[in-house]
Amino acid sequence: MKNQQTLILIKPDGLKKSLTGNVLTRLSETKLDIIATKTVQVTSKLAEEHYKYLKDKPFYKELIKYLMGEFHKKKVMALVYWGPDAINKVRNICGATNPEEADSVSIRGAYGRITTKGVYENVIHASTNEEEAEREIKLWFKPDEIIFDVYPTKTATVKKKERVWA
Ligand code: IDP
Ligand code: MG
Repeated sequence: MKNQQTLILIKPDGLKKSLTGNVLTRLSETKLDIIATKTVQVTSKLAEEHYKYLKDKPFYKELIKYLMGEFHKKKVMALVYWGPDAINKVRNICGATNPEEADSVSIRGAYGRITTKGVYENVIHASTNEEEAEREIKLWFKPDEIIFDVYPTKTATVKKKERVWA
């Protein structure tokens, strides 16, 4: 089976409900390798870019607020998993998008809910195909944050202001 990389996000409801350990334990059933991880405060720019293909949906605005942590905690844990058939293996354990329809033994089925406002609080994001995984991993991670090069890299001079320790 082909080795693939896939982006996982533990969304703010998962962090607020202290589900990180449970989610990672479930994902460890896949026997895939974790090759990157970080905890991120999601800006509106990042959230909008991540979900740009849903821009025209009626739930888009609430979805952006949800990913930014406006309803829970302002943080998301981002991870890259790598190994044979990684994308489908992870998606299968995540379960269906709608947490009420997801298999009850899946992560979303076990821990997700739909709020009275109609927001799908489904705990986890996972890439659906190789193109999406590439776009998303490049959006969330820099090459040096991943333990090996999952895509080709180049060296560029990037001049920008950066916050440093005082
Ligand atoms: P996926 O996360 O299973 O790949 P997508 O269709 O890519 O599903 O949708 C991205 C996210 O948008 C979902 O995980 C969920 O948080 C939210 N979402 C999708 N469809 C709906 C909906 O009908 N109502 C509310 N939120 C939705
Ligand atoms: Mg999707």
